Amino acid sequence: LSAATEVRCSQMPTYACHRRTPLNHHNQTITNALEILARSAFFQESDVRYLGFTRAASTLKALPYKLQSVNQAKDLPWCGGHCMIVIQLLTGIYGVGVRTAQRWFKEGIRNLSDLKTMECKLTAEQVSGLRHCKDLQQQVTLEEAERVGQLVKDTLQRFVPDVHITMTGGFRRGKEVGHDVDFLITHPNENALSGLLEDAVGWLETQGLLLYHHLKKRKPALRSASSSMDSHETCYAIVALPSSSSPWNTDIEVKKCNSEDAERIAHPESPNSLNSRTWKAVRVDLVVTPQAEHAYALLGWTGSKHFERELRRYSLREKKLSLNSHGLYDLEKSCFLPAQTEEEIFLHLGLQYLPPSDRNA
Ligand code: TTP
Ligand code: MN
Ligand code: MN
Ligand code: MN
Repeated sequence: LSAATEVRCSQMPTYACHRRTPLNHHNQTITNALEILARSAFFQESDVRYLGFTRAASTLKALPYKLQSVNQAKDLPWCGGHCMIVIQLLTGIYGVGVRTAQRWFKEGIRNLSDLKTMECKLTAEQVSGLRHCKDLQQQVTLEEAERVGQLVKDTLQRFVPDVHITMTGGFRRGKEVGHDVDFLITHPNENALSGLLEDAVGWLETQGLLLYHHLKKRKPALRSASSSMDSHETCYAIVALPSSSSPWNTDIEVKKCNSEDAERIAHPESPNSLNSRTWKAVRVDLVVTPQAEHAYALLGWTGSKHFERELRRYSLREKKLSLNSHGLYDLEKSCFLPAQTEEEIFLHLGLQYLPPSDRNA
């Protein structure tokens, strides 16, 4: 092929029926890889990813020369193309999943301004997600996570002074950044825990530190042998984390903030808050468990997600034990296996103990 007749990436037709796709082509290695990714997305029932990988592979099959660099592919349809970029942008918003993003794309939504025009159609979760998306798309640092931890501790101890709080999720696995901060809350006396999240939410709200929250009540019926559903009492929140230089940080209990600070926190979108922001929106998950389930919840909420999936698959297939974040059920003996520590759970499962830092699967 001469340079003149070479199909440039930017000229590649979008529809496969508009282009020639031979059986033998120039990009076999990369299309094989993309098709493996597509198949795995298909089995995970991820339609958008399945379609994305399939389309990217198909486009590269039609390319009349061997791709020399990734950069060369960026103008190709479906290869980091428009649809995928918009869907990636939309799913980046808290409360927006792949299906919603797909539907919006079909409805003509292409950017955040488009989305703001239809704010009345959004859920409360999506409205907060959109309002704070700049902050929420930034990674949470370990230092910020620790300050969130201090805020959570100070808040909960107002109501239950000897409450137990553990940071879980990625930070417990040793990550230095995360998309949120996860906490597990417990107490030897279960009664001490009842109403605690409501109290904490109420107090944070009066301080203007809560930008969004969704409380999920505990559903004890779900603690069944087969359910993989997590039914702990949970609070999914977005907090306004005061910056480290803010007077709030040194002693939250003594409110030294002036009325301007309070105004800024209560009305994050107000214009005078733009140049001197004293807080950052951070996603926080608070999970309450009775002591008896604490070890299982700790194992379940430490992750990684893939590690949890593998652990449950292994337990069921190899040991006939059904594991979730409430307990471990022996399907053959028809009984729950109690555990006080993660080490005991690994023992039940016949596995060598892996510390959180080795669970980044
Ligand atoms: P995430 O906070 O989603 O993930 P992460 O902390 O590993 O990573 P990141 O730094 O991006 O925040 O979830 C933490 C663990 O909690 C994960 O193993 C899955 C578990 N989990 C549940 O068990 N139930 C739930 O409803 C959710 C959302 C998470
Ligand atoms: Mn997390
Ligand atoms: Mn989380
Ligand atoms: Mn529970």
